[in-house]
Amino acid sequence: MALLVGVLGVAAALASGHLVAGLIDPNASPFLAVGNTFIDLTPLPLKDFAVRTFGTADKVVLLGGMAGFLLVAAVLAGLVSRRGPLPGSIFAIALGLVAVAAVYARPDLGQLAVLAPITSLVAGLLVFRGLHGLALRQAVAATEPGQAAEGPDRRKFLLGSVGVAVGSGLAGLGGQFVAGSVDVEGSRAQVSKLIAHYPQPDIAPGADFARQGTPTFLTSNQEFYRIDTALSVPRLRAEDWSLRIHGMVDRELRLSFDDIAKRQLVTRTITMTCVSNEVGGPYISTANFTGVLLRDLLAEAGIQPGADQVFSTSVDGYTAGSPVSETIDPGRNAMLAIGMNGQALPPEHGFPARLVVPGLYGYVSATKWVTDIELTTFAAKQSYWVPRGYTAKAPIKTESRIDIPQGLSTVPAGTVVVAGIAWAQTKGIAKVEVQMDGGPWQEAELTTEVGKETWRMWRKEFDLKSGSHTVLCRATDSSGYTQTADRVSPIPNGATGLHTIVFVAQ
Ligand SMILES: Nc1nc2c(c(=O)[nH]1)N[C@H]1C(S)=C(S)[C@@H](COP(=O)(O)O)O[C@H]1N2
Ligand SMILES: [Mo]
Repeated sequence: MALLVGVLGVAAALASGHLVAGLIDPNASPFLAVGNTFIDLTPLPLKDFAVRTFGTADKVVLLGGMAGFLLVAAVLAGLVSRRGPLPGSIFAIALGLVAVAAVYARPDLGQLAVLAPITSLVAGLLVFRGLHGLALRQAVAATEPGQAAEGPDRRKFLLGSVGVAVGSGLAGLGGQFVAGSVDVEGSRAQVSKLIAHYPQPDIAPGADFARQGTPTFLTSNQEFYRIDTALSVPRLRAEDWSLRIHGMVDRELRLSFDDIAKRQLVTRTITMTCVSNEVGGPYISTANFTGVLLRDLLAEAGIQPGADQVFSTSVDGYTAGSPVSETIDPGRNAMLAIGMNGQALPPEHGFPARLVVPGLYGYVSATKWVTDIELTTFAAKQSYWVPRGYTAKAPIKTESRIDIPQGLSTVPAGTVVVAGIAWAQTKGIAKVEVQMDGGPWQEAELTTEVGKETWRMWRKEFDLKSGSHTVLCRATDSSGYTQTADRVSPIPNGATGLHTIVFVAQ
């Protein structure tokens, strides 16, 4: 019974906070806010461990861990409160204050948002004390001589418990419903119609070696890698979005989605890469992005002399900073994108609008759900990952990856195709070489070049006897630079080293 009192108290707290958050801002839900704050406070080594171990499932693991912790804590709080409600009450207040602090500290939540964790605190405390009182009365009654076990007090406690459980369930669902009632899909459908008016660039048929086992040249929106710090994807309608461009500019701009949609939109094929990608890793994808060129928007605002950083902020408080020179470079297609592969951006890739800057890792450039661009200096402002150990400037490194054969796989002996991808965004790939079993470096066949801002696929055939084989690849970009064999980890500005695969021919 003590156990039930603790668990129901926590359930009531979480659910009531969730309901209030649904009305104000879904991210004010105490559970999510604490999770998000935890992510922001996570020291780099732990974050890196989480990404390495759990990949993109790291958030599910975090939420699951928090739920487990809360359950155990609630049970313990109930058990230590058997004699009196004081320990559990202290626990309820402490948890509530943690949630209040987490919501208060979130850069993306307004003042009103603290109402959600305050509701949780009050509801948790009231439910805990209420049920505790009923439980105690019935425990005392049960010890009185002549009292049946099924006395009126026991019935009251049971009714109270069921009431709280049902109420919590309804409040939680209600919160989910209110938060989900923002019609993002309807808004996306409208934007997709607009994007469909613009033709998609033709990708040369020889642009990939997908039949040999490389990725397809364009990555579908479903398969596009996803990296962000958001525990719940911001739900924003295009109608409610606006972009402010300010700071060291001649004219501050405030653009609605309509202002963007009315312009002549352009589509560019761009390969994005995450700095967290390990050698041989999966965090690289290519899409046709449709939107407006950042250099046009920034020219309208008028960049003042001395500004060297384009500092962008997402609706969820995430920030990234790109050098001004790269964003206005006429040879580079830095974009405010609203379309991806012929459709509106998917919510998890930044609907309604995001930035894409070819040649820069995503963490310093590709702000999703972007609502604010400030022209400033690198000396004046640090973006999200910089105080967390990553460098402020991070051009994408020239790298390559073997996709086939897969590591530790077995292939038929004889003719073996080795194939993969190489990338050096904004420079372009000039050459890929492959080394088999310590032999000479041999040049691979390259696919038709689509552009300098995208990846390029390669392949090389070998005649192999049965046995174990080791193969390496290395890329050279059009500046003449050959990727280094020195192994470094993704921190502070991108992994290097040669991708090496061991496989068996049989
Ligand atoms: N709002 C927001 N934008 C963000 C991030 C984020 O955490 N929040 N992560 C960045 C990083 S690290 C990368 S690699 C790219 C990934 O974009 P994608 O998820 O569309 O592939 O988004 C960038 N934009
Ligand atoms: Mo990233």
